[in-house]
Amino acid sequence: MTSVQSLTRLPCGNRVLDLAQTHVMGILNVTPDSFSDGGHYSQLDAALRHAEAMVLAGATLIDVGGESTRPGARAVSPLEELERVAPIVELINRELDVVISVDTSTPAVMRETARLGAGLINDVRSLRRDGALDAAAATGLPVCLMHMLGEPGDMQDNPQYQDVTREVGEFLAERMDRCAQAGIPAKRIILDPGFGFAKTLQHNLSLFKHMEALHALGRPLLVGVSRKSMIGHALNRPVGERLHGGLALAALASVKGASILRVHDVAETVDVVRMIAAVESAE
Ligand code: 9MG
Repeated sequence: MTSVQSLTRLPCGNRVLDLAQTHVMGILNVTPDSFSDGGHYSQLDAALRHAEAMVLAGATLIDVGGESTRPGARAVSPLEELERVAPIVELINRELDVVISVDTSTPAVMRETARLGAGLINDVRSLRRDGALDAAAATGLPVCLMHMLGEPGDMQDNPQYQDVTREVGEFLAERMDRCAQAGIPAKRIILDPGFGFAKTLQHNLSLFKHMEALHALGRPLLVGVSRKSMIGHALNRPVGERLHGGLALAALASVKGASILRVHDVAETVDVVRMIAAVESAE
């Protein structure tokens, strides 16, 4: 292996991501309303088919989440979350060739899904729940640390920043330090500015514009803006009409050096990423 490849190689459990290219992460929510018709097995099958469709469309990661981060969403117990997430993680690991990311803040879910084949922990709370740092360290998996102030239920109550990009960078640097103390080395960390989490439209736009400043932290960036209200507010579009705005942001994030784009619309985003790669590899 060349030294350049070894610098961009991120082991994710039993699979490896080459972060020299931009990856598309497909979103797979397994909350009760996501695949609501049918019993347990048909819901599981529907979730697997959705994951498979995203992989065929070019997703190299699938982000499985069993606890909604929407403001006002009902809190779920660790057991309930595990019962939602564990069967689909096990099934995807058996049936599909893809890195499974688990969108969780719950230590027990981190430990058990790692055992079942998850390759990445995606924690919107940046391992701030009791026991999360130790659980993530014990899995040996890479972790995505995301910026958020407060909890999803109260994060949009008048968020304030002097300089949003600087403060997001300081928060992520502090979380990286806490990870290092807990035995999670920097080489296993992905960073995420947390678009839509404790930020007004102006905060989100400014953070997006100055995203490159976060490269100073020396870790790959994950960006999630798909169908979010920052697109809705900027363009005055309801959630079903945010695809074009989302693709514009996906292109911009890729050009600004984001390594992973977390999206609902995988096929369209993969085209964006491939088109940019085609231009960038030209003479
Ligand atoms: C779970 N989830 C919802 N939005 C997200 C985002 O922007 N980033 C990450 N890492 N996870 C998210």
